[in-house]
Amino acid sequence: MNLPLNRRLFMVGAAAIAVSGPAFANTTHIVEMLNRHPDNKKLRNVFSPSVLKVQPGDTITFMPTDKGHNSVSIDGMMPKGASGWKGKNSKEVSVTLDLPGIYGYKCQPHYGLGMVGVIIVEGEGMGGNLDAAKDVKQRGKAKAAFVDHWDQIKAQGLLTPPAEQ
Ligand SMILES: [Cu+2]
Repeated sequence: MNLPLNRRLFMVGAAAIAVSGPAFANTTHIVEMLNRHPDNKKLRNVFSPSVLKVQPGDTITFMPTDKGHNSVSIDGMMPKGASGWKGKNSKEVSVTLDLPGIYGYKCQPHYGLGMVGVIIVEGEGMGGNLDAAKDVKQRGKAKAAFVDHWDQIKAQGLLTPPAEQ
């Protein structure tokens, strides 16, 4: 190739942006499945973190750090058009979420003990299924655990759209 120097520099720069630009890079997030909360040993059977905000197209990997847990999406706690997931007991499972919104999930063996979590996929209308997700009937300690999660989401402003640039 025998391009003028300024043209070649432009191409190098464009390639660097395409590789390093954060808008193009999808991330994998780890959620550990644990017998005890890492910061509070009195809390048993937890996802860590139990509330997580990600970008569309990001992957969440549920790690069986402790055995005897799984991750399963909860019917009615996903944005319209999203498909759920069902991890096997004590097995790693990964899910890639594309649609903005709120995703609720549980560990089947410990659902009644409050082992549940929430993922928020950022984007327009991400809070659109909040009321529907809150309306899903929960049992046992899952009820209080979700209330804690909704409180945390509100307190941290996780459903607030980013400020206009
Ligand atoms: Cu569990």
